[in-house]
Amino acid sequence: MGTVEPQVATTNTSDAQSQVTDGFHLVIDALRLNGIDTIFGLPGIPITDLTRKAQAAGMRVISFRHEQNAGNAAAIAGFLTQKPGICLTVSAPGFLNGLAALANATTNCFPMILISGSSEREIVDLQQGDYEEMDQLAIAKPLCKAAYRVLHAEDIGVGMARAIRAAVSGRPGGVYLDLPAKLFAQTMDAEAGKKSLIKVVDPAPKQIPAPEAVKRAVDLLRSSKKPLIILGKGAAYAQADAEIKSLIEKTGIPYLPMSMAKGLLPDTHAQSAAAARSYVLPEADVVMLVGARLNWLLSQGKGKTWGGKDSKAWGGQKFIQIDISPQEMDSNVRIDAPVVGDIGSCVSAFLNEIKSGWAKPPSEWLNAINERKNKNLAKMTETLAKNPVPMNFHSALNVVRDIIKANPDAILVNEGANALDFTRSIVDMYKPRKRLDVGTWGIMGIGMGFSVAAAVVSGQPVIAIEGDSAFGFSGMEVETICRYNLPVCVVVFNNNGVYRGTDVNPTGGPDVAPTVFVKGARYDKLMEAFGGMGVHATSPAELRKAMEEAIRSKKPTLINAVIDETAGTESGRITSLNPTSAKKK
Ligand code: FYN
Ligand code: ADP
Repeated sequence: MGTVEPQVATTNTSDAQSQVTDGFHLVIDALRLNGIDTIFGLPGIPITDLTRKAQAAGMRVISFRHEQNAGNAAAIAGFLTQKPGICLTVSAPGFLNGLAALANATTNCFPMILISGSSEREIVDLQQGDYEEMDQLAIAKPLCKAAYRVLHAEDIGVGMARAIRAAVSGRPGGVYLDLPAKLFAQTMDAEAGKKSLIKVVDPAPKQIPAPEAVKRAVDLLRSSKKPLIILGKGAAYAQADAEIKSLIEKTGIPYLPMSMAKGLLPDTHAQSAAAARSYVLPEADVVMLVGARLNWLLSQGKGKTWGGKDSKAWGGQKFIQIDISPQEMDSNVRIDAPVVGDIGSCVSAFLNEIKSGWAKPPSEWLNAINERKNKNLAKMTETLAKNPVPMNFHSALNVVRDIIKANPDAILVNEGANALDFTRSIVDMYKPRKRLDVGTWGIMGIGMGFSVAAAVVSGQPVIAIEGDSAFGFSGMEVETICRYNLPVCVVVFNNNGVYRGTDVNPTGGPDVAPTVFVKGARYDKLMEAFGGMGVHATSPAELRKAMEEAIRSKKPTLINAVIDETAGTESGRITSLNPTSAKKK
């Protein structure tokens, strides 16, 4: 984090040429002093001038059309950079819009600070009916990792320091910082103001694991006949890429990447067991989790997915878990070897421990995995070679797969149901932190916020593969993409509805079914409305040409990819979570 000389607001006061600063400038100075150079937000009362002054001070201020998208942008900027992403909103409704993203960031362990202006404390607390009256601090508290309010200009430095530390230290998460309108105009002596700011030293301190914990884990791993490593998005966040690669390759243990850990090692890596997922989970005897939680995405570590007799039964695996949060251990099943620490330090300690010698896993285990994997890969190749008219998910994603292969630095943003699940298994990733998706909550609406931030913080091309329903949640941000001329290529997989476009209204009435959209909609026109490139693609060849051109030109592009409306299944791969009524009427 670089040092920046704080800006000083010069006001000609009547008594002398005294130099004063104010709340606006102190907030900006505190951010810049801590190496934070970008704000994602939406101007309005009382933070309009803050956005202007931040821009004037040299910060990048990216204005959105809805705070939730700005919040999602901040959250993913945090994930990509390990610095808290900043989302700035107005009071009450703007704050609430941003809050959904803050809660999602916390759930996903992304470091983010939601800074919201708020109305006058005296009126809010007596509930006397202020403009946008709301006790924002109280509302934010249960939905984030920490929440603070600053009432006096001289406390801005401390408030910001606390927010930064809370966001990035330990398990990262979302932090709320409440700045009442009156604070911004408060003045104080510039020199005293400068001194009140804090440049946070070592905001995310290393957490070294206990040597005996590492030894216990390595001993368990050594005893295994069928070991498996699961890499989660915590491992991607940790930016310990070289150490993780080294651990996987030196131990020779097969690994499964969780969705956002894809590319940590190339998905084409010989040890990837992704294509044999349903074989390795129940068969493994020792499973080592690296920055992955045993939540719903891993069937809570038990049940049939893990070879258990019924949906709640333990499958018999022993677990090693590397995580920065000690409370994560035993959250679902027994963790036999917990290793608490930051992933970089933990993995380095493992590497040190195995230096004395390591026997690769038995070849029966590796061969059995390879057999399943090759069968699945061959099946996939066969499916991808088909060229149905209209396109289905596979034939369209075959194109995306080639484009990512040719452009491994491009960032892939992905949301939807079928559009998400098919993309995850079909499109290989080659580099770390290149796949950004719906995460722990499986939330829709992250698409354009993530795309804007990914383009802004990385400068790399972004490809957003969007279900037509998912796109609707943040679609208006194509204007933002055009306004900042970002190299984002949005591909809307348009099958006329949520899951599919084939449902009918059983009453025969004039309304369409709840899951159905306007048939044959032209999402490409939305991009054209703001000066971007719109393309209507009905075949893989058209899709390929348009994506190649988008990458080449770096122009904001939206491709309306027409997908067979009968393609796709209800809820994609998680149909079992969607209760359906057995009753006919
Ligand atoms: C994976 N697979 C492959 C490959 N990669 N086959 C061939 N080639 C490649 N490269 C196989 C894999 O072995 C599985 O087959 C199957 O493809 C699916 O793999 P996936 O996606 O890894 O596994 P699965 O079972 O879907 O994973 C469970 C899950 C996942 C819960 C982790 O579904 C998930 O992340 N879901 C998120 C859903 C979500 O959030 N939706 C948004 C809400 S939508 P088998 O081994 O044969 O099983 C609202 O409706
Ligand atoms: P996935 O959805 O990919 O399985 P999760 O979000 O469930 O991943 O899990 C991420 C885990 O990584 C969390 O338990 C979090 O505490 C942990 N984590 C995040 N950053 C670090 C880090 N730097 N070191 C260790 N653990 C981390």
